[in-house]
Amino acid sequence: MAPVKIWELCAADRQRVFSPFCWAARLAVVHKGLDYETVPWQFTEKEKLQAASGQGLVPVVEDSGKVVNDSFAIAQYLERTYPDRPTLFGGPGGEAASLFVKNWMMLSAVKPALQPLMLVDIHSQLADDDKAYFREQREKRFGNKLEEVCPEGDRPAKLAAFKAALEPLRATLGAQPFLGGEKPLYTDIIVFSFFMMARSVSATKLLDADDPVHAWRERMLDAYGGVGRKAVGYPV
Ligand SMILES: N[C@@H](CCC(=O)N[C@@H](CS)C(=O)NCC(=O)O)C(=O)O
Repeated sequence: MAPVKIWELCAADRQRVFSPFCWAARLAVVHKGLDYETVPWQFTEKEKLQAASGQGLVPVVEDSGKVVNDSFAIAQYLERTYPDRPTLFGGPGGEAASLFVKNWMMLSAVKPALQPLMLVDIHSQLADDDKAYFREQREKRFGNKLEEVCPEGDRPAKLAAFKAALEPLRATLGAQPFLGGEKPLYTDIIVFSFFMMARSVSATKLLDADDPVHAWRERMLDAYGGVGRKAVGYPV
């Protein structure tokens, strides 16, 4: 079987993959035990991506002639196409719950709290053309200069808000090793992917060593043959 091709957003160092959605796609492929190859992609290489997928966002997965974009749609595609391989969702109820977890990450305090802490770090890792694109896009989105979204003096409060937002995760992981129970499921992958984003661009210490979320992150870094731990990033 030909390897699954995964288009992934990368920094100036093309090995440094930092999009949480791309990490979710890669880990979903790895969870299924499929061979893969990556196509490292930078923001300003739009034409290549458009030609391959008919749209402009990553991740994109190409598998046996089928092209799928959007991390959640990729997980659904993999689950339906490879039902005999380890399950990502653990059944329809798990799939439905995964959508909640994704939306919780995107819409509640977690992504909004984490992203401002990472903006300047992400920018500093990008290729030169991507730096200009990223600054323009993000400054429009945040209505502020990148450096002003989270000034140095605000970082302790923002970090505390991020840690507080993890409380439901902390309570759950204090009672069981993974969100999926004894083994990771796609719910773990969704949340862990945001920590992979942080790890790949930033030396910021997000978690205390005695936090159950820290212990879970360690387990996830070692899961799947250590694909997370071996990736280019900061060992925080
Ligand atoms: N909902 C999509 C989000 C995909 C997305 O926003 N991808 C970003 C990278 S994190 C992207 O490709 N951005 C390209 C751009 O902004 O030009 C998913 O889960 O895959």
